[in-house]
Amino acid sequence: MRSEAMSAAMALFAIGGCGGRTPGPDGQPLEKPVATAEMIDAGGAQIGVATFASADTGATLGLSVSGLPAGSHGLHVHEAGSCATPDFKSAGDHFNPGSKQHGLENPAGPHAGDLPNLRVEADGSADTSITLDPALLGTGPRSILGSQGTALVIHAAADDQRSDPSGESGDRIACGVIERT
Ligand SMILES: [Cu+2]
Ligand SMILES: [Zn+2]
Repeated sequence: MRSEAMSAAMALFAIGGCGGRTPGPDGQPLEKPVATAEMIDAGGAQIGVATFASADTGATLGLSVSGLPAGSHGLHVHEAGSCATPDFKSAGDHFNPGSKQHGLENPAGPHAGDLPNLRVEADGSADTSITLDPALLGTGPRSILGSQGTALVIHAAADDQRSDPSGESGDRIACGVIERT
């Protein structure tokens, strides 16, 4: 009984006390983030946070956002560390140090910054954890933490994961500059 109550209290603490960090599969918080991005909408309001973490088991992106249209949305790391409202064009193209084509399902791809579509629930929120190529958080040319800066961008439409250069994913509706913690 007592341990059950403790577990419940711990779980509540984990949800409420970690500032948007997504718990891992076993309920334990992920490793300390190496970078974060405060996600803003076209009006500049903060709608959530992204955390990039490295662990022995790999690299992970935790993303917690709200106030978005329900459905599937393209999600990418873009090549510039700038999120100028309202269109976020300042984030540039997809992060693509290997000069590949766009899309996780493109035989000539993908861009290093290509990510799976983000599924937003009916209430406009998403709280998810995505496995990343560990090289993205490393120190080599594929790192998104280089001096040039990068940004995480959410699009209006789903990414078809094939059409170069951006998967027909439409306007940019949210953006966050990725910053080392
Ligand atoms: Cu994008
Ligand atoms: Zn791409």
